[in-house]
Amino acid sequence: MLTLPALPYDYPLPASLNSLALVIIDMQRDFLESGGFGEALGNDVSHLRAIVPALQQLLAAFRERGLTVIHTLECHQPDLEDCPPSKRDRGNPSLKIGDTGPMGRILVRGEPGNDIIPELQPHPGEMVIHKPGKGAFYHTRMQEFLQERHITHLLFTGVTTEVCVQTTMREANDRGYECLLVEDCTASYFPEFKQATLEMVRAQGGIVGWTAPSSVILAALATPAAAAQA
Ligand code: C5J
Repeated sequence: MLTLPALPYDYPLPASLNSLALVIIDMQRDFLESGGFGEALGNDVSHLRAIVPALQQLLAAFRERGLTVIHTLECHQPDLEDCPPSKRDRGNPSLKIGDTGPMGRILVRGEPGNDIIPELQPHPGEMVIHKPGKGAFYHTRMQEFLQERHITHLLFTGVTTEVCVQTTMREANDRGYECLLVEDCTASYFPEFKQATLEMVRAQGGIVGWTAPSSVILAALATPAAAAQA
């Protein structure tokens, strides 16, 4: 069995790498660029871009081997029917969800600002999950997709670590998936929250899952054993 050096202990990869998926959460202009949802909530969006090169490298490795990639986008329907007031009004933002900003309507599906950043655009055939909530299982086909593909192991990346990434990872763990958070491929507006999330995930014997840097995943995928498993 192939394993990854991880915390709190080695992460066992599945017997077939076809049961492994890379999950890229919400790498959208709305969170990473000026004028989007993240900035409207008062955040300094500059913290998030640092993970892009590492994430591009990991994504390229998955694509080269034909492994499953899942992209998620946080978004709402244009009529905001799926956006409760408890979400729209939260934080007293300068621009609310659905308001028109410099990149179109904030957090609305199909608007320029809601798109995934150019560097990480999905390829044809990759799964794209549009989600109205923080977790990728809520009001989506995520569970059905994973079951149809016999996916059992999930590597989590994206933003923000303690909000949409952590929510999805915790729920995936409850649903029985073996979850690993990729340390240098996830970011928060608050670096201390990212650090705390990494520690929470792997505390208590890995109560939610494992953490590891992308370098160990790239190294494992480059081995002949991984080629034989794919
Ligand atoms: C937030 C997210 N932070 N993708 N969404 O509202 O983490």
